[in-house]
Amino acid sequence: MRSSPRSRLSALLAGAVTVGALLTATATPAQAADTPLRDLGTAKGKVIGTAVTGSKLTGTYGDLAGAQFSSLTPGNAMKWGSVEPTQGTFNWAEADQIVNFAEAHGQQVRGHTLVWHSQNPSWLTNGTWTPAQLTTLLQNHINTEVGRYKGRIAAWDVVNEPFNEDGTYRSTLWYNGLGVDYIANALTWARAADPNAKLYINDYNVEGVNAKSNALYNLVSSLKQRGVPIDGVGLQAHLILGQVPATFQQNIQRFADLGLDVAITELDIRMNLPSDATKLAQQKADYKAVTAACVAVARCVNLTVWGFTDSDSWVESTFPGQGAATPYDANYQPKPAYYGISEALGGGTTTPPTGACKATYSVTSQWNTGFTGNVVISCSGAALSSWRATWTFGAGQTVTQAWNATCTQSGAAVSCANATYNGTVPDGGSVSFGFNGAWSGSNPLPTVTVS
Ligand code: G2I
Repeated sequence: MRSSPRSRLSALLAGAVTVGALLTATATPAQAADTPLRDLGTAKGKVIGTAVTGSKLTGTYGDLAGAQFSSLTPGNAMKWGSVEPTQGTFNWAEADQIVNFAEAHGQQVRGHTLVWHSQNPSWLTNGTWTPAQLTTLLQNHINTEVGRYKGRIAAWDVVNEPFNEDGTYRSTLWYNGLGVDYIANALTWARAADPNAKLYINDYNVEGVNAKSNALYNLVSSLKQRGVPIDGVGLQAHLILGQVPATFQQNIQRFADLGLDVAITELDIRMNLPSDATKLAQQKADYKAVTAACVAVARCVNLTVWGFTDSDSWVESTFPGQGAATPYDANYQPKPAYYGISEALGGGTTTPPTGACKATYSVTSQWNTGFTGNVVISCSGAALSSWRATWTFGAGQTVTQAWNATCTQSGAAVSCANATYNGTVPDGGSVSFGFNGAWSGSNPLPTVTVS
């Protein structure tokens, strides 16, 4: 049935009311009151970034990505396998989306990555190529991708992960086919394709002074001496809880002293699951130490987390039993780690009031007779092993169906208990449940009590 103009208008008005209510009801300390990380970073001369997935850049994920960060790195969208899955057939959709989003939000983009041994298209890795063919393929790839985004990318991770742990060169398609000069050539081609982009070599386990970072140091020293274009080194910083290298700042400083910029490009700090208050406090200290090391060195120009929410991290699928590696939990609530970054950037100690678990009720969508509600239960300075959320509806609303909780209603009183699998809310963590409801007339937001 087609709706009348009048009912469409009332649906629109209801929508407007819902949006207003949602903003009020779901404002969390980090979203509403605290100074965003990007602004704290600006005051310290640091760009604060996150890796993102293009398809997720709407709703709360998009709001936080836009509000908190001044740089975006496509987590996968600019890799060769993503942009040229079939030889000569290009797919720029997700990369374009991320670059457009960044420009609309006044953000930089870090291009990631042009020359890597992983996530290459199978036509490339399965092919048999002469050195001359391989050279042409790589040069064309760099020209095409860097050229497409010329003027829109602040920095490129031109070469990714060229070293083994002992500092020898990793055996890859590029090294085996072209020798070590693939690195200098890639940098030179990237410079030609976009003279204004900063050009980086990026690797992991090079955060402290060790054999691998020594090899990176020797490489970039010699590239600079030879006049090969190189502007910076990326220290990925995929770290383990409690294991921030003691020589992190010293290592950043020695690269800076070569006249190079340094970026912390892929920071995350993983722990054995489940998380608890002790681990989350350690993680806060670790995030703070990494951020402080960057703040202490003027040429540490960018600090980027590899996904800002635990629901968008590579860690759990790669390291079974480990996770919770990012600054926001899976329900987009800032964790102690968030405040570790914030405090090291000069933000106040803005951790929400301690010793409490609270519930945040929001209406996520509403139509003529129904609505969908969401309740987030979050704890700070306290924890729960089981929970019950209760509220009283003010205008005759009813819960018709709930998920991730068992809800009962008696008159206006609603009581929702945890499911078997989500009773635990750690200190610094949160869980959520949802429901569909019925309403008429008005749908005011109730106050929810957690016990
Ligand atoms: O592995 C962590 C990072 C290490 N440094 C270089 C980064 O580029 C790398 O990022 C990760 C992405 O975060 C993952 O999302 O690179 C992984 C691949 O090495 C990415 O994982 C892949 C999965 O393996 C694929 O199965 C999946 O289709 O992500 C793809 C897209 O979701």
